Amino acid sequence: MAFPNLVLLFKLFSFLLLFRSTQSKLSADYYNKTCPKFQNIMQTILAEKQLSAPTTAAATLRVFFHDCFVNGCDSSMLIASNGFNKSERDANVNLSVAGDAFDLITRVKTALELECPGVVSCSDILAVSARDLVVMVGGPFYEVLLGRKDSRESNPSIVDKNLPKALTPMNELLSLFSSKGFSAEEMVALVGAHTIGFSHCKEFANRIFNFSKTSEFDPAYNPVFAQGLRKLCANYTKSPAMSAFNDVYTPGKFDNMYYKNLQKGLGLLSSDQAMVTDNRTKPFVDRFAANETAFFDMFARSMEKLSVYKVKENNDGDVRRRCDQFNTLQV
Ligand code: HEM
Ligand SMILES: *[C@@H]1O[C@H](CO)[C@@H](O)[C@H](O)[C@H]1NC(C)=O
Ligand SMILES: *[C@@H]1O[C@H](CO)[C@@H](O)[C@H](O)[C@H]1NC(C)=O
Ligand SMILES: *[C@@H]1O[C@H](CO)[C@@H](O)[C@H](O)[C@H]1NC(C)=O
Ligand SMILES: *[C@@H]1O[C@H](CO)[C@@H](O)[C@H](O)[C@H]1NC(C)=O
Ligand SMILES: *[C@@H]1O[C@H](CO)[C@@H](O)[C@H](O)[C@H]1NC(C)=O
Ligand SMILES: *[C@@H]1O[C@H](CO)[C@@H](O)[C@H](O)[C@H]1NC(C)=O
Ligand SMILES: CC(=O)N[C@H]1CO[C@H](CO)[C@@H](O)[C@@H]1O
Repeated sequence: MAFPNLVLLFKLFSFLLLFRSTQSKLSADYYNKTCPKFQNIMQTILAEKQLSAPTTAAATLRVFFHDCFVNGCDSSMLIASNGFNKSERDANVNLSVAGDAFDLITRVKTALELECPGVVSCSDILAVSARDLVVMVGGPFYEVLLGRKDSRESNPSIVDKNLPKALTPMNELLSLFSSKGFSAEEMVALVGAHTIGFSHCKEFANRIFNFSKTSEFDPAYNPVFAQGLRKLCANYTKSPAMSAFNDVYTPGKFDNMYYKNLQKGLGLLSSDQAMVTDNRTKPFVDRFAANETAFFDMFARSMEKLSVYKVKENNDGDVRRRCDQFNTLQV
């Protein structure tokens, strides 16, 4: 008597598993029925925001990268600290330039909640924003699948070890990216994001002041560039907001100038410079510098991969009502 029941139970169980796995696939048309105006609304708000604040594209791309690298693309980086504990956002290596990104996400979310309440996740908003903004400033289009859910936790203690820093040595950069499934070539392509945006003086101050006993600045720099940076950053300890463009020639345009700069000693950060010094990454720098199509192709493929890194689906997460708060207060 127990036997047929077991079979039935087993069948039911495998049906549920099957159901779950077919449900759980991200898809390009995830919101077509539930929020058909999703892409239109996003496009309008993104264009408005990028026009009025041109720093938005870089800020958003960086926040997206950080969100994905810290336990998957799940908007854990968008949570603000609450009265009880700190969030990833406030433990982030540097928040100072992210304001435009958080403002953008809030605006998009507000508009989408009016149109189709409780439907579109913050994680999808962030992923599509990063892609559309890259395109808006001249970069390649790539597919962003939809259906991510938003995390129910935001753990500040795991931020530091998951994010690369300007002074992280190449061995560690390679192993950090590799631990998340990205090859050296994909890492070099993703860092090409530094073709837009800027960095604060303190991120490269070690390379321009008191560099060594024999040189005030890092001799890997083009000397004229180094002198310019020394002037720009002369007061950076008193004015910590002082910043330099990551790509000195075409700072607002998404192109392959970043790699051409590296070849000329115009890479801003130590980690940038290392890409063209280290023979494990240099061949890719040289190829991307010579061929923008090769860069765009590899950047697009690597962003598609980054965009689905450890995403949460179905019941593993929520659609947050506000992107900076959990739906239920965490105590
Ligand atoms: C080798 C790995 C990387 C290191 C060490 C690194 C480090 C940094 C640092 C130190 C800054 C300056 C932050 C500031 O001063 O506020 C920065 C800016 C930036 N990073 Fe990276 N980064 C890396 C990879 C990436 C990747 C993979 C992306 C995106 C796909 C990215 C996107 C950006 C953008 C867009 C900015 C400019 C932000 C803005 O202008 O608001 N970075 N990065
Ligand atoms: C879903 O919507 C997008 C954008 O509006 C459209 O390009 C696509 O063809 C639609 N897909 C389906 C299956 O209807
Ligand atoms: C606060 O602590 C809880 C319990 O450890 C955790 O789940 C949550 O993600 C933490 N972060 C925030 C911002 O509440
Ligand atoms: C360089 O080092 C000297 C001696 O250690 C110090 O007096 C000076 O202020 C430093 N210069 C800068 C720009 O940090
Ligand atoms: C740095 O500060 C000095 C004195 O306060 C001022 O004369 C100079 O113009 C400042 N330089 C920059 C680049 O802001
Ligand atoms: C890279 O450089 C190291 C030391 O500088 C050398 O041992 C190694 O053979 C080089 N690898 C390649 C692929 O050129
Ligand atoms: C540039 O890269 C693209 C994509 O990898 C490739 O199809 C093309 O042949 C390359 N062009 C040159 C001149 O090497
Ligand atoms: C974690 C960290 O280093 N945060 C710094 C980011 O930059 C601001 C302003 O430059 C500093 O005040 C933070 O300490």
